[in-house]
Amino acid sequence: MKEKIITDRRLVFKTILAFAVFFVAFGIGVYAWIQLRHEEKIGGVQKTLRKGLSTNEKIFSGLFNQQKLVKTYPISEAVKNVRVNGRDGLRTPLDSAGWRLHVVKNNGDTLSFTLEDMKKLPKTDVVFDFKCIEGWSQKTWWSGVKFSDFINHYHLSDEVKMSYAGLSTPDKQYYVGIDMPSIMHPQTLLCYEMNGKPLPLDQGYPLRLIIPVKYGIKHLKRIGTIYFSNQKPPDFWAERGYDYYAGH
Ligand SMILES: Nc1nc2c(c(=O)[nH]1)N[C@H]1C(S)=C(S)[C@@H](COP(=O)(O)O)O[C@H]1N2
Ligand SMILES: [Mo]
Repeated sequence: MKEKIITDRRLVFKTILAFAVFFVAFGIGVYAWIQLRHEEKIGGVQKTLRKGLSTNEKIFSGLFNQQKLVKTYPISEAVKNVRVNGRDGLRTPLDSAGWRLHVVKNNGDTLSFTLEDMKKLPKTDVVFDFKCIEGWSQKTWWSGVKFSDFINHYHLSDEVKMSYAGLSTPDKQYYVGIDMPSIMHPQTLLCYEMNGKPLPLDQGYPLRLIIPVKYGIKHLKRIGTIYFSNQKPPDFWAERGYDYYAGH
């Protein structure tokens, strides 16, 4: 009998304690949420969350090994119907004849290249698993000029001593910033062919970036201009709250 009373009391105590713990935890959650909502945003995302992304970036860029290749596949495994995703910077009608790749040098000079200029350089293929941050991926086949071959051929060694490359579409509606080790990675291409044929318009004709070490958001279609900087170039999706580094 006596024992049962103690058990009941303990039960009541434990119940109250459980509720108390629940309400305190709930309160902390609500408080954190309110704080976060009022926090100023950096690049489309609350300061605290951006700090988390920046920490990830430091860890992953520190671990990045430029010699380590992304897994590749035989051409036979590449899909025939390649998904089209993202048309920012492609809505302005393309002036095919007038199109040039513009490369801004550190001294302010701008070099211009035609598609034919690009095709004169050695051609490289890559078949890899293209990953979009939205959660889909597909094995796709791309060909073009290795970014590092292009840099070496045109003696842009001073430019690639900078920390970042910035790329944008001719109409400047889509733009990305990429850390130099990733854009100089041996699998990064200035790409002009998909599945052995010229790039379709909505896949970035005449020239797009293919950068297997990054998520899809960085594979800018229809490159207009490339420049170099020690500051992070503006980046379309980073401004909308996504990870700037976007490596995987
Ligand atoms: N100019 C431009 N390039 C872009 C985008 C875009 O909206 N505009 N979207 C990006 C995103 S989010 C992805 S997943 C890939 C998709 O490439 P695809 O259309 O060839 O599949 O392109 C990237 N490059
Ligand atoms: Mo994407």
